[in-house]
Amino acid sequence: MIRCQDFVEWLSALGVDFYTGVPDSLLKPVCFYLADHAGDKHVVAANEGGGVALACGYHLATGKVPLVYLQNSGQGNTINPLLSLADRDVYSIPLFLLIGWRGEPGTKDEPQHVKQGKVTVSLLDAMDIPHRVLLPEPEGARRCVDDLLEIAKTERRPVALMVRKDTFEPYKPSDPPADNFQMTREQAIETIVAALSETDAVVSTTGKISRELYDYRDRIGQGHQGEFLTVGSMGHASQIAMGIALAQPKRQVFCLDGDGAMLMHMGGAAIVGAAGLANFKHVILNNGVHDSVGGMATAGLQVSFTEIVKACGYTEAWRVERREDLAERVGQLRSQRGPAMLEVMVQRGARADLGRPKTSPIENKTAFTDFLSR
Ligand SMILES: Cc1ncc(C[n+]2csc(CCOP(=O)(O)OP(=O)(O)O)c2C)c(N)n1
Repeated sequence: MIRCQDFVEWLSALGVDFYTGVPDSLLKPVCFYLADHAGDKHVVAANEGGGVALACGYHLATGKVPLVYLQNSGQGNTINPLLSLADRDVYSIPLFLLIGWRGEPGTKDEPQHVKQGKVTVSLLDAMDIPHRVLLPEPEGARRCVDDLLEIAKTERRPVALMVRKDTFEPYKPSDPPADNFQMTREQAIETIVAALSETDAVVSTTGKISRELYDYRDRIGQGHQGEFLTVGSMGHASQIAMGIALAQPKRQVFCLDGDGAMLMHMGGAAIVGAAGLANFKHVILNNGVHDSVGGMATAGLQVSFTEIVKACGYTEAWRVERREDLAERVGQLRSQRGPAMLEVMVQRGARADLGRPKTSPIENKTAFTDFLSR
């Protein structure tokens, strides 16, 4: 296994001193190490494409090779700026991509990672991006880093280092500042779901929000037909919900979003606001972190989602912190002419024994479309 400190020191000896990206569970030790040690030379980006652009800007100003880290789920977000900005046929900008390889062929992973895991390397090949897999022992790993950085510098192009599961040694992050929110995300989800009508549709975002929604409905013996679990496609749940709300104006459609996911494609709020759909109801469960991949900070506690969406044309937006106020607020959200939003402040973390959906995405979709057709 590789120690994060060694890895970052190798990079730094070769002139890499800026790091950005979107966190990933396989890269968790590196993400936390950078958060603790790289100061303002480490920025958690809104999405992976934004990370590439941010890194390009840093290169333009310094001539240095920046590092962009991502889970391979975010590879799609990087394709546009890699091909139309950093590519040798355009501005020829050297970048060091560090990619967590979920769904690697031959390993077992969640359904949303299988196809992406299969095509990650061929996408890099198609984009003409030189790549290596990070070897798990220090000497080989260092060679991978040296070789790739040499290519990036001399040929002035993006290169990619793929990271398999358990390549980095665990790293214990310094204690995060206490957030002091009273509710757990799971309690919030339970209260919200309990206040909905059985004809309401729920579209939930990627990660533990969907898992907790599924788990709760399982526990109380409710079916899952009214929920669409957006297991991949982080940041797109609100637009899925909007598509449904537009097609079925008599049905209340709720989007259960995360702060990281909301920030990832926040432009969607402008489209929701401009469309003015009365039946669109947005809930943001804000814990200020990317909890589902380990708890790396987002900008979620530094922005006002309620002000943002109101400025985008939502009719109303509330922020709630106390569990005893939540049910009433959800009732208000239901009766409010939309698009409307409720921001619920929640603690970080989740139950250690939280399950995963037992149904496949296709089964989920079939039950949901049957529900919508009724
Ligand atoms: C495009 C993309 N980038 C990264 C990921 C990895 N990922 C899955 S869930 C998640 C964190 C989501 O954070 P948030 O929306 O704030 O919800 P929380 O987990 O905190 O409840 C990340 C980064 C992904 N699935 N897709």
